[in-house]
Amino acid sequence: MSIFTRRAKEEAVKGENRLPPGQSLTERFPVLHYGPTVVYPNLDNWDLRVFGLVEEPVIWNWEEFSRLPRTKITMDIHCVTKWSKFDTTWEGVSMKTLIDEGFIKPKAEAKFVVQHCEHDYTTNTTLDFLLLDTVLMATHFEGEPLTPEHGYPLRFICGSKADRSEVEAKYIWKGGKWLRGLEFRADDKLGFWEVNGYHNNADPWTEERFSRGW
Ligand SMILES: Nc1nc2c(c(=O)[nH]1)N[C@H]1C(S)=C(S)[C@@H](COP(=O)(O)O)O[C@H]1N2
Ligand SMILES: [Mo]
Repeated sequence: MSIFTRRAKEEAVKGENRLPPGQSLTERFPVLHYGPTVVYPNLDNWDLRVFGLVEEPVIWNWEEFSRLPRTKITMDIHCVTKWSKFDTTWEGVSMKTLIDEGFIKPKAEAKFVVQHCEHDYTTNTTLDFLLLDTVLMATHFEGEPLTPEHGYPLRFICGSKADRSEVEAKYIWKGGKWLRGLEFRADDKLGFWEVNGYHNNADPWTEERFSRGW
């Protein structure tokens, strides 16, 4: 049990320049998404489809996906609904590793990626963003498989570093839960929340929460 209160912890991370403007520290892990929670009774029919501007489209089933090289990261995460969570640990598969090791071969024209999730949820970023070491396709949170509400079996998650050396940070709606597809594109294509008024760039440090008159 911690000797610090939530408020004291918040002051501490603020002092370290780790609390983005307008955010407050939470010790819980709120659940946010549009539509129902996706529950997989088993992963027999699960797959992840990599398509669009790639040299060879691939479809991995769960067993194949589980054999890909794995990465563990610790970072702070920020939600547009104004909570931040610090020193969270995630384990999964890094896009940079998959590309460096030739598991995914984007074509030269591929500059953007759309994450396709269950129930047609999508979110979009540049490919460069997904290559950062503060972005992961996560299967585990704090050493345990993701819970259904947080995206089991696979979600993207993104955050910032304790020493603030990240290249670029985004609010976590840019991390699709129940991820099923990666579409490589030459042009950007707005995802679900981006079409519905959320800011396309989503940088928590400059409070890019909403666009268009929100
Ligand atoms: N598939 C899917 N992923 C999603 C969403 C969604 O509606 N569907 N919502 C996003 C939003 S708006 C947020 S804030 C985060 C919340 O992640 P959490 O529920 O793990 O806190 O998930 C993101 N990923
Ligand atoms: Mo959100």
